[in-house]
Amino acid sequence: MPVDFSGTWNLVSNDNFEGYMVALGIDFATRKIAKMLKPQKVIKQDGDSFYIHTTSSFRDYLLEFKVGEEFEEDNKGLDNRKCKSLVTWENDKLVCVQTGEKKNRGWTHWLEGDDLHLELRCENQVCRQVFKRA
Ligand code: ECB
Repeated sequence: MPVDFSGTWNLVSNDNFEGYMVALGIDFATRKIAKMLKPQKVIKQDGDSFYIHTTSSFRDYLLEFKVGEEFEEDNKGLDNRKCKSLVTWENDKLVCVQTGEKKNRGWTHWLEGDDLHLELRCENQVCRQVFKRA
């Protein structure tokens, strides 16, 4: 059985989100609000087609993509920089490379036990988030 990320997931830990946001150039006031948030992710997966809706009391972000098909991402409400994104499978991990102005930008999702993990990368910063099923 291939891995299935579908479900509703609540953030339980968020290591170095501050460093990641600094690397993205997010201003101090926005960072202060953003690091208090406990976002929820709703993931709908149909084979290689993904809908990932990250919601919070402050801002929401919707991403839809198909594994292996590059797309334009606008990062609206995040850092608002456009990039070209490509998501691929690396074994059971979902790996996104976000090519644009920021070096080494991307993320990786994987499942570990009952937890959903997300590593967010930008320049020399790595943020590690863990989510549990709602
Ligand atoms: C949408 C909830 C977080 C809102 C934070 C608001 C302002 C901070 C600005 C920029 C910080 C950059 C990223 C925020 C972290 C998480 C949002 C989604 C990260 C992401 O790329 O998730 C992927 C993989 O699940 C799907 O887009």
